[in-house]
Amino acid sequence: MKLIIAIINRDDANSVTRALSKKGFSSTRLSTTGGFLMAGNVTLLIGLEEGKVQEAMDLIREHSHSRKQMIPATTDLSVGGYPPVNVEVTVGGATIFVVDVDRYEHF
Ligand code: 2BA
Repeated sequence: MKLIIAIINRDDANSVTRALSKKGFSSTRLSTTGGFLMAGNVTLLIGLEEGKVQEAMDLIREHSHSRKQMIPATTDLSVGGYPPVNVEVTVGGATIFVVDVDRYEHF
């Protein structure tokens, strides 16, 4: 048994969970916050058999899109009366971890 931990953009979360559910995958959705942008994202926990991992990853990939986002650069760059500089960051898609599950019980 495997556990997929998928961090996805909040805007893609409904589409991803719907697609997973349609194909029979169970998932739990957690509201999370990225440590860099401090913006909300969604983390999905998906428990599944090893042979189904690729299918689930393909579904997540199909429904997750990367986005470019402007964020203010550090205040160091805005000293001396110059306005703060914005930098462009590309936020994935999805960040996915697949881990082994030692034991699974469902009551
Ligand atoms: P955040 O940590 O808010 O990061 C958002 C985006 O900011 C990242 O997109 C990346 O493009 C950029 N970024 C992150 N850390 C950076 C840094 N130290 N310097 C410059 N740019 C940086 P993604 O890589 O697509 O990540 C999206 C979200 O996925 C992350 O949100 C975080 O919540 C999660 N994530 C990504 N990699 C992770 C990892 N190795 N472990 C745990 N969570 C991760």
